[in-house]
Amino acid sequence: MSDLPAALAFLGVQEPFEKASVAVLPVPYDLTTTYQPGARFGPRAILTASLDVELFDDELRWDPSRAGIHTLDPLEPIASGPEAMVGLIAGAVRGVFHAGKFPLLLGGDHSITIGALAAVHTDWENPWILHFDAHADLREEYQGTPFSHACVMARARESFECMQVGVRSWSEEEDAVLWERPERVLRVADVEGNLGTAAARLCEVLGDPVYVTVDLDCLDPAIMPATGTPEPGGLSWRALTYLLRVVAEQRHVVGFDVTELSPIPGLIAPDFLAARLAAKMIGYVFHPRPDRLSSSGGS
Ligand SMILES: [Mn+2]
Repeated sequence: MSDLPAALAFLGVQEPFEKASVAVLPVPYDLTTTYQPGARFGPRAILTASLDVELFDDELRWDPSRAGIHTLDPLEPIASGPEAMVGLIAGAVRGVFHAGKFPLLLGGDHSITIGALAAVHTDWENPWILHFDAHADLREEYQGTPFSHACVMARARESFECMQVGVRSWSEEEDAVLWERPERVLRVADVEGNLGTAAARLCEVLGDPVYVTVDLDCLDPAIMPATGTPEPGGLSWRALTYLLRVVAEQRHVVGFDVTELSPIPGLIAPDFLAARLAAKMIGYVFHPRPDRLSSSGGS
């Protein structure tokens, strides 16, 4: 059984499913986490923090709950193995697509994205995957399964064109694969201090439509220590949100996930960050489009 209280709805608003544009899907699953487990508590922490997030977005000057947000019941973890979990998540995300809505998954470890991508593959034509992560996630298999959180992008590359941002940790085996197409990789140094250039590269390389997956360890552990496998030297909040906004405004984004929050008891800032990030992405995708980005972004 999930321990997520059913009454928790993202941002404290619960639009009837039929009327909503966004379906939030909590996936409290972390059975493929390798170092520090705890991402199973991520969805509850994000939903709880979201109740106290200011609805109005200062940057957009718009309330993302106006998009209409419905939070689905959490998907109960299947202990029999990651493959069964992939199927369960894929079915749930397909249901959201078939209802004409935007899925927003709250993880859970990053392996939940493999399930979402299975649904993206059947429901969208030639989609791109935009991946924010400290890790390349290009291992063919890990700890005996090809569905580990360390294999997300290896699976994604079998079916999709992919771009990876924020990577700073990969194995020798992954190195050659990662750099097959260097224009599809943005390291932290390519982004920080060069936001305008990085955004231009995203728009040059990425096609349409796009599914965006965020492993929160893409961020610097100074602002996001609550992950199972933190890596120093990560992205800033400003860089991540700026790039997400550019992509949301320049491309057709069809789904989004926030994964790998592993809450630290007593340290609430990471929970709020994750909740705010999800709210911002809803705003970026659904707010009435301005003619151009605000002058606060870019460099
Ligand atoms: Mn990672």
